[in-house]
Amino acid sequence: MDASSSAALAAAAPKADDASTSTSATKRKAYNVLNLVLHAGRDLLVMDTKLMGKGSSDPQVKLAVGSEKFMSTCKKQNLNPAWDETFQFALMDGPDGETLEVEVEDWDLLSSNDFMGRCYVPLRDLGADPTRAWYALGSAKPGAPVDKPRGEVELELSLGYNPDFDYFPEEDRHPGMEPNLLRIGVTRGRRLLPMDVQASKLLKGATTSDPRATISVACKTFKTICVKKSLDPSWHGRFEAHVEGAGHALSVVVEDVDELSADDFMGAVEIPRAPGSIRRGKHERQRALRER
Ligand SMILES: [Ca+2]
Ligand SMILES: [Ca+2]
Repeated sequence: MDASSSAALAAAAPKADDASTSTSATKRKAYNVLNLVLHAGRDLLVMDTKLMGKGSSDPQVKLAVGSEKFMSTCKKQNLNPAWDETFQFALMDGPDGETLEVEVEDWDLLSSNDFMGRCYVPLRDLGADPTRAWYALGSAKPGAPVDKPRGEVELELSLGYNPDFDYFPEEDRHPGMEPNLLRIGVTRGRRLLPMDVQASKLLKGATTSDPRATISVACKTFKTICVKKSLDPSWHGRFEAHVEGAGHALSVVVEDVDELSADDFMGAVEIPRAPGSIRRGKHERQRALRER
């Protein structure tokens, strides 16, 4: 590790006084996004060797926080690529238990991509002020010793607040009245059923889906966006239904969207008398999908 990497790690280290006061603990809870700028890579590994001359690689970067994932563009034949691409991760459970996982892989036209290096950044080390640093890439297994120099990636990271991911920001302005509005936030799915066979993975059978959720309540139907090729989709749908009183049953159906045929059923969940147990206020739950 060179001097700039050491300085980078020191810059990313947690500040001892950051979360120690109740004010900053409350402030940290209000962070609901990680802003990430993928700046560059340097001294990356050669994966595509040539018979004559120096080889190179076609690096692309997979970024993940929990089930939320992004992929950078691929930079062809470049061991010191500049990306300057921006991503925003929704942190539904706040930053402190989460870790950013960064994996660099070499894209190949005719075979599956090859692992080049990986690093982890715990989000509890970050704050609202951007941290720009070079992170050294390690070997495939988490916690394993560095087997060989795999180069570095330069990231700029900060925590922030995005009102789009705050599902119920408003206070109840009419606390004495009978409820007549049901707010529904459909955040994300995870470990959903694969329904589609990808041409590149024919032998494995179905490996992915294009999931969309349909929510029905009080004779109304709402649909989320369709997230292409994902078994852990982030929908971030927000809906409002005008209802009379509390205690309406809610049904959620998740389907795989197909362009050339009818959509395929993936799972459903019935939530009986959804807001009945909590007539007012927030009601956030995770639900498992079942066969109908
Ligand atoms: Ca390649
Ligand atoms: Ca499909």
